[in-house]
Amino acid sequence: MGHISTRWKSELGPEPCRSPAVHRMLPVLSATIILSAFVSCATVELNGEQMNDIQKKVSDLWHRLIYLKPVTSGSDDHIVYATCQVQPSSTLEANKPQVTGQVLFKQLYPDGKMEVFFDLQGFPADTRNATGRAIHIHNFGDLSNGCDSTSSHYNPHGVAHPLHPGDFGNFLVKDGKIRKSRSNVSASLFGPHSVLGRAIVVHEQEDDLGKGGNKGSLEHGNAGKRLACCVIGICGPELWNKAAMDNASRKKKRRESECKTA
Ligand SMILES: [Cu+2]
Ligand SMILES: [Zn+2]
Repeated sequence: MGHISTRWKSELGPEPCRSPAVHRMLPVLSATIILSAFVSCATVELNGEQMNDIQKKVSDLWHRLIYLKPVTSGSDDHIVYATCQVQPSSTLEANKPQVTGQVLFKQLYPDGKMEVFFDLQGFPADTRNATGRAIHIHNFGDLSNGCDSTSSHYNPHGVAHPLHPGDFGNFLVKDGKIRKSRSNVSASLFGPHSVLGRAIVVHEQEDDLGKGGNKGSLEHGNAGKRLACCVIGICGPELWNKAAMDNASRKKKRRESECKTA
């Protein structure tokens, strides 16, 4: 046995071990089985409220089992945050808009919808003839060849554009900036289809939303050149909370200046 172990270490590297996910799942699975057994044995003793409470706990445990939550060190264990630091594509021509900024994500665990906040700058300030700009989640977090190496749209369910989970649609530029929130998206930070580690891509043109009548329209919305991109990574709550505070104070200032001019 000792010989096998030595051989394993010298020739095959460290011995295999159970992944952290398996370690997390085992107690959850055991607790679920115990709770289920308890419910079936003690039904006559419980009132409706107690039954509902136990059902909710069992359901939550199963969700934890199925939609594994990324481990974070944040104080609020029920929320996951992520960030994406947008930079111009390294393959972009110098005469194109150099877009920078931040895309922030927040999602309540385990069933919450993902909220996304876009704060981008560097677009042409003159928007008299400008259309919206498309933003998507692309398949790979690979920026080795600028935004061109992020591959096509992230499409875990094999559907047509614009039904991909990271099809955020079009964004209007104001004063060279995009500052917008989205909460009606089907993308998630949890589970096997998590978008963590994938790329956000900002395009030069408008997304035709699948109505272009050609193949490209159903693949990528014919949104044109990839101006800027970034890789989505997990983070703490600070960036989101700061953006929310900045947003609130901007709105307050805008209201005050509107009141003054009215
Ligand atoms: Cu795209
Ligand atoms: Zn798409």
